[in-house]
Amino acid sequence: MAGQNKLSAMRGELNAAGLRFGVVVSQFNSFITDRLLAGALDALKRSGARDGQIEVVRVPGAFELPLAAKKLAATGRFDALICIGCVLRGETSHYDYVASETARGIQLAQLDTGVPMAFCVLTCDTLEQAIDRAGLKSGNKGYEAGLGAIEMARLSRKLSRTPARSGARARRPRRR
Ligand code: INI
Repeated sequence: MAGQNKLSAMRGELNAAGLRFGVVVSQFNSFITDRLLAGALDALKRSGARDGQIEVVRVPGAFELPLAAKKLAATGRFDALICIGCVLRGETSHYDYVASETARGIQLAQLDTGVPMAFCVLTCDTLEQAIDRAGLKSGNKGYEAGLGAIEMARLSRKLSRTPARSGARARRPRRR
C-alpha cells in the first residue's frame, strides 16, 4: 500500500531461556515489595527462566537499590536486573528525595554499566494505590517489569552484536 513503512523494527523477544537475571528488592514496605517480587518471578518463569538463572538480593530501602544494582551489574553475571521498591508519600519531603534519587540512581547505573535495569519502584500517595499496583486492580507492576527485563536483555544482546557502520564501510569507494 502506498506510503506504508516497510522497514522492520528490531526488538527483543519475550524468551527468558538461557538468560541470567538479578532481582534487587527493597525490604521497606515489604508487604508490597514481596508481591511485586512474586509478580516479577512469575513473568521470568513463565517466559522460560529456571531458578538457577535468577538471583534475588535484598536491600533495606529503595534508596539503596541503585548501588546494589550497579555492583551486581559490574559482576558481569547478569543479562538484566529488576529493581523493586515502594515509596509512599508521608508528611514531609523525605518521599521526594527517596523517590527521585532512586529513579535517578537506577537510570545512571544502567547507563554506566550497560546492563538493562527494569524500574519497578512504586511511588504512591497511599497504601491503597500501592496495593492496587501489586496484584489487584491495576495488575502487578512486578510482572510488567519482569517482561520488560526479558525484552531489554534480548534487545541488548542484539544491539551489542550489530556491527557499527558496516553498511557505510561497504559502500566506501575503493582507492586506485
Ligand atoms: N524507603 C522505601 O523504600 N520506601 C519509603 O516509603 C521510604 N520512606 O518513606 O521513608 C523509604 N525510606 C528509607 C530509604 O529508602 C533508605 O533506606 C534510608 O533513608 C536509609 O538510607
